Amino acid sequence: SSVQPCGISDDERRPPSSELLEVVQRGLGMKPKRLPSWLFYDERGSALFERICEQPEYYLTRCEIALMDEHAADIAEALGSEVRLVEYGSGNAIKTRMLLEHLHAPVTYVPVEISPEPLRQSMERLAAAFPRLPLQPLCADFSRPLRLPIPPRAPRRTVLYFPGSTIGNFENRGAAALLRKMRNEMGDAGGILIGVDLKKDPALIEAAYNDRAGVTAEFTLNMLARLNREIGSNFELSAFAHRAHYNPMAGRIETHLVSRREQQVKVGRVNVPFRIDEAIQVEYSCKYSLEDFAALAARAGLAVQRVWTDPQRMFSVQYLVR
Ligand code: AVI
Repeated sequence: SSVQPCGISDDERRPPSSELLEVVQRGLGMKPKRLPSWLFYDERGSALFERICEQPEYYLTRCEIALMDEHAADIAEALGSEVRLVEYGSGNAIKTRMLLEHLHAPVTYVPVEISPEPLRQSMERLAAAFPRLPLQPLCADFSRPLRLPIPPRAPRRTVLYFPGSTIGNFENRGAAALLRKMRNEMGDAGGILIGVDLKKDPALIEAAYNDRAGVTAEFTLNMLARLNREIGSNFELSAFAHRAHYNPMAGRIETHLVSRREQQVKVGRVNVPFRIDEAIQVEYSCKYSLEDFAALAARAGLAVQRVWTDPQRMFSVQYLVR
């Protein structure tokens, strides 16, 4: 296998800490206050997210794995042979392996991941499991335009794999823009294999984001610990609470950090005031009906060619083409 070094160019990196301070000050100056959800994923946040995926209430991962277990051969058939598989993110070792095990003569696997260390680790594991598969890791922010490495030989098509329903963390406009960007990257003959969480009983959805063990709450609050460490803010973690509610009109979980009391937080030179119960909006997790998602895909110039679901129709994996 050919593992390439992780070359990050400046325009592909998350902002350095001075810019991070600006991002946070800007977000906390908005009304209502908001912070971007990518701030969750420092080292501890990524580890906590992996633990979320193991919680009994967090059905998404379990259902997507069950679905892959049942349909991986059929999915591989739909993608065809001699594919260049580009994965948005690299933390999905189990699902990726299930897919790679069934793909016919894949030309190369390109995981796109912003954090160098998780990328390196997943490359090591994959190289051991698929010693003959060329690996071309790309250390970059997948939400920005990508310069994909030149494949070792010409693939029949490029398939962008985006599992986990991470598309749900983008608002409608952002999701359509991201799909449009992916449409450019996959080229005329390409496709997008994407995990999409489905609408269902709101109680089940809310439980997934309010697990009894409190791992999701820890994950949400870790954003503040990260900011304290990286930009020197003085958020008191015990003075904020995790809140995740399903908004049925918008079809999404809305996650907030709620101030437990009136307080002031120092963020750089700025003192940010909080009223009691004032919330910072930190994440949306959008849920789709099959019709909703087909309409979103259409906005990006894409058609849904195939849909696979788990037996309870909780989660879907969809194949989009031009
Ligand atoms: C990564 N993403 C799909 C997760 C979700 O379900 O929205 C992130 C997450 N946030 C809280 N729990 C899980």
